[in-house]
Parts: sequence; C-alpha cells; structure tokens
Amino acid sequence: MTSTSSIDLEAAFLRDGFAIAPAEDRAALDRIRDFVAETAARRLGVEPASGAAAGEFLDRIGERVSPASLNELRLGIIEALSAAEWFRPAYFACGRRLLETIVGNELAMQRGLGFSIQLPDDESSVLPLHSDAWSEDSPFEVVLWIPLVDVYRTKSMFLLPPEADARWRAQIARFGGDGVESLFRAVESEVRFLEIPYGNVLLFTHTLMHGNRVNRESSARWSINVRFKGLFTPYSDKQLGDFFEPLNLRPASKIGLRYRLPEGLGDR
Ligand SMILES: O=C(O)CCC(=O)C(=O)O
Ligand SMILES: [Fe+2]
Repeated sequence: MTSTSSIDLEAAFLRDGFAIAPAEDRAALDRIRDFVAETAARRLGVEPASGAAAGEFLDRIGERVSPASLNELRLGIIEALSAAEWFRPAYFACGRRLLETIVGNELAMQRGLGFSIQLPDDESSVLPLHSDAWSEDSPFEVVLWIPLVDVYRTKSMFLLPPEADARWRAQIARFGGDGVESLFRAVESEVRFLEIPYGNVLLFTHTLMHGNRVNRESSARWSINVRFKGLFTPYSDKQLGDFFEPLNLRPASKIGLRYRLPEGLGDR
C-alpha cells in the first residue's frame, strides 16, 4: 500500500532532487556520531566525549587540529568506521524507509563511505561543483548524506535545483575551457545550501550539480556520504561486488539469480 505521505515524498523528490527527514533510528545515528568523536579524541590524545558533548567536540575540532593534519585524522576515522561491523546496518537504519520509497526495496549499498570534515576557512578541503553522473557513477544512484553536526549555509553542501540544473546542463559546453569555478559563478545565485539540523538525514540525486564552498561559519562540518541504488538498475563504472554490495535481496531474486536452465531442453 502506498501512503499519502510516500506519494508526497516521491513528488517532492522529483521536484527538488532531494529530501531531508529525521533519522529513522536516532540511537543508530548517535552511536555513529559518538564513535566518530571517540575515535577522533583517541587519535588526538584527548578525553573522549559522548552525547551533546560529542557534537560540541566535533563542532570545535578546529581548535585542536590544523588543516595540514586533517586528512590523516579523516583517513583514520574512515578506517575505524569501515572496520566496525555495526556501522553499515546502523547507517542504513537511519534512512531505510526513505530509501525504500525513493529507490526501492532491493538495494545495492556502497561498500565504502565518503567522509568529510571542513574546518572554518580551510580552503584545502573544498569539493567544487560537479555531478557524480559526469564521471564514474550511474544516474540511478542516490546519496544518503548524514551530517554529524548541525549544517547550514557554507558549512553545508549546495545543490542546484532540477529546473536550473537542466537549463545549465544544456549549456555546459560553453564552460568547457574555463573550469568549474566559472560554471559555479554562473549558477551561484540559483544554488541552494541545504540546512540540516543534526538528527536529520539528506537523500539526494547526484545527477544534479552540487558541491561545497569554503566553510565560512565558525564551526567545523562533519558529514558522511554513502551511495545506494536499485540492485537491478544499470551500473556505470562502479560495479556490483566491487563498489556496491546487495542489501535485502528478496527470495524471488535469490531464486532467479541462482537458477540455471537445464541443458538438453532442445527446441520447444
Ligand atoms: O559533502 C559534500 O559537500 C559533497 C558530497 C558529494 O559530492 C557527494 O556525496 O556526492
Ligand atoms: Fe558528489
């Protein structure tokens, strides 16, 4: 049965290219946030914090780490999350129904994760305007993007709404030689920086142009991104088994995938 709210959500996602919703498993989200804060504290040799204090610790990480040592910290956290077997189910639990409504209930989930920390005024960790579908990702993918702190304005990411994206995409060849910064300048007045209080998740289509700018707010951005797609939708360079892993395969699909036609059936 399709509920009215899921129809609204579907229409809103098609109209806006994204949806922001409360984490469906808040305990799972808090566990991820606390684990990240603890891992960061351990690596920096300071006292770990949990709960609201963990959020504050993350916001203020710029007081303890320099842009030069940030990437090492980031990689250490990715390694710790990848090794924690509870992480992937916990992450999925934060947006499961949302994903099922927007994508489907037989899903492929990215095996790795993207992790971003952006210190205030740090120019070195900017991810300029792009669409993942322009490189090696399939347009059937969506990104479940979860902030570990409140994000807003330049502490967040921006997305170009579908109508503007279609209009500018048609003119992209004009910007070929000048690089993405000139394209950003052209679309700047139309991009939308997404405000997402901690406790919420963002799901968006990376077919839309998006990216981030230098964080000009006073606290650090921490966010995770993981891609999902319909298991049987077309793949691009990022393949099943390698980049993606099946989630909740249904019985009929299990039977179909392992079925082999008997030999010697002849023409019938
Ligand atoms: O975190 C960001 O600012 C951008 C993330 C992004 O480009 C992606 O997840 O595809
Ligand atoms: Fe992206």
